[in-house]
Amino acid sequence: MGAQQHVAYSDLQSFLGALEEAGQLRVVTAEVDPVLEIAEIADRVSKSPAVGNASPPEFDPHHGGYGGIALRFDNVKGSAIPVAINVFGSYQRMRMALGVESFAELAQRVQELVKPQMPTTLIEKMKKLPELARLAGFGPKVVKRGMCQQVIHTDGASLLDLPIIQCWPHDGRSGYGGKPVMDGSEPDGTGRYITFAGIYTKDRESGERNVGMYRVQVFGPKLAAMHWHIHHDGARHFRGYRAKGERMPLAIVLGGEPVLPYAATCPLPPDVSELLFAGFLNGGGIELVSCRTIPMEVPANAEIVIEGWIDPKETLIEGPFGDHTGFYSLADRYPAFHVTAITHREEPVYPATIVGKPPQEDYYLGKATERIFLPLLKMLVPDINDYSLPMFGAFHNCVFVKIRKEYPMQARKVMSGIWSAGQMMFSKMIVVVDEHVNVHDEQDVLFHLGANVDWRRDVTVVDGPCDILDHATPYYGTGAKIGIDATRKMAGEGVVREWPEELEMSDEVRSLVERRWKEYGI
Ligand SMILES: Cc1cc2nc3c(=O)[nH]c(=O)nc-3n(C[C@H](O)[C@H](O)[C@H](O)COP(=O)(O)O)c2cc1C
Ligand SMILES: [Mn+2]
Repeated sequence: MGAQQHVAYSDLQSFLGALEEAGQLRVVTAEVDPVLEIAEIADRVSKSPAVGNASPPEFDPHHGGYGGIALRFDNVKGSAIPVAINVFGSYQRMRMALGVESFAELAQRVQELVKPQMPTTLIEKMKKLPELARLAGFGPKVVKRGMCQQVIHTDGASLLDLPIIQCWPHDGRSGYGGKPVMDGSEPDGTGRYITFAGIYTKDRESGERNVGMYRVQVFGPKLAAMHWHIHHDGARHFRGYRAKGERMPLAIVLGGEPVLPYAATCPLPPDVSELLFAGFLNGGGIELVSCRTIPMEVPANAEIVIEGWIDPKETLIEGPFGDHTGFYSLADRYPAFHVTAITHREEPVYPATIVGKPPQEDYYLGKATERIFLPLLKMLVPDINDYSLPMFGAFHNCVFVKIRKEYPMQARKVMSGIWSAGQMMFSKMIVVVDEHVNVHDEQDVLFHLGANVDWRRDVTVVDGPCDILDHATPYYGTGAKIGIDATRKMAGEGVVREWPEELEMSDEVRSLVERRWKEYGI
């Protein structure tokens, strides 16, 4: 498990305290409107230079310096509860949230987890024991009491008491983005969305838990719509209940251990528990308490928990919503959620995020995943040396991959592997380069793409599942994906003429010039 030291934070407010101490939090006391004003402030701050250790990490030489500062708005119009935003929105804050100096440390721990070296001698076996015990200790633990239930509202619970933000001007707007002009025959959504919550569900049969980050649109004091994509586990759980005509219990959790919102975004395989993974990241199991009105357990240290049921039949017209694609995702029908209780700690803080054109807070969540999941991706596709999801690609639009090419068409094999690896299946464009290219340097990748590609010989287009949010696909959730082989070509890959060497100065001359540089007076 490695000897790495964890600095785990027990809850959102203690993390905010640590950020404040580190000069990473600005408390805003001026009154702000949760409708659009907070979003515009957060967008500006996300796109400004990061405070503190702004030097980009080695794997992201060009974009590491963004992210500004985390914000807490203490005086939000219409609510007594402060809003925290951009809390995870820089490399330094993301590392702090995960309690590490670098994501590589975590990648190393994941590597050790998934590739246990089989102990051969008895002594080695005994040495392994504490490790296994620790792994067992990462599972969630149900406890009697939790601060998330210091205050309990049932009949009087209202979503409208929370400082729920509106992110973009057309969010939820009637007559925009495929949404009919509402005529009062069914409920109309507000423009307000819960954006930074973990959605807790259980499989109807197996009881398997899932936590996913899905946006929730507010329709009224006790009514909301759940925007989960058909490929995600929450939607799968719901299909299980719907098939039986039963309502599904669901909890919306805000805050808790800072590893929780991250784990909720992780592309874990369907049978891997986000709570176990969060416990692993946290260095100890997450404590859960039983909900008051539904059969569900939620993190004891959460700020706010919204309990309720998803109706098996009722749907609401959800959207439009300004999304991480940089466009509004169109309105569509999603299941209705009925609130039965809102519980919270005394003096809670409400966490939120906005998505839009990059860079924004989600970029750093994505980059943490890119690094932490490299060992897992390598397990599935061992040819992969490194990869990058460049900022402009907004997660699914582009992947740069580098391989040590050893046989013809290896790049095509790698593309197929990526298109079958979990949520990487959504990758709309894959560019494969040779080992000497820096996949984290867009110029370097695009240089080799421009130079090494013959567009008839080196391009593959396949059809398959695409991101639900991709508005360019001809059909909802399906379309074409492109793979571009920008590696040096070899025999067996079609017509290949003599391939020239890439320019490089000799080592001898380079070190001579280095040695003499001062002499030149340049
Ligand atoms: C800020 C943010 C917002 C997200 N919003 C949604 C959403 O509204 N619906 C959705 O299905 N996925 C959304 N996602 C992506 C999922 O959280 C992510 O794919 C996760 O791995 C899904 O988990 P699951 O496979 O357990 O369902 C969002 C991710 C982030 C970082
Ligand atoms: Mn899951």
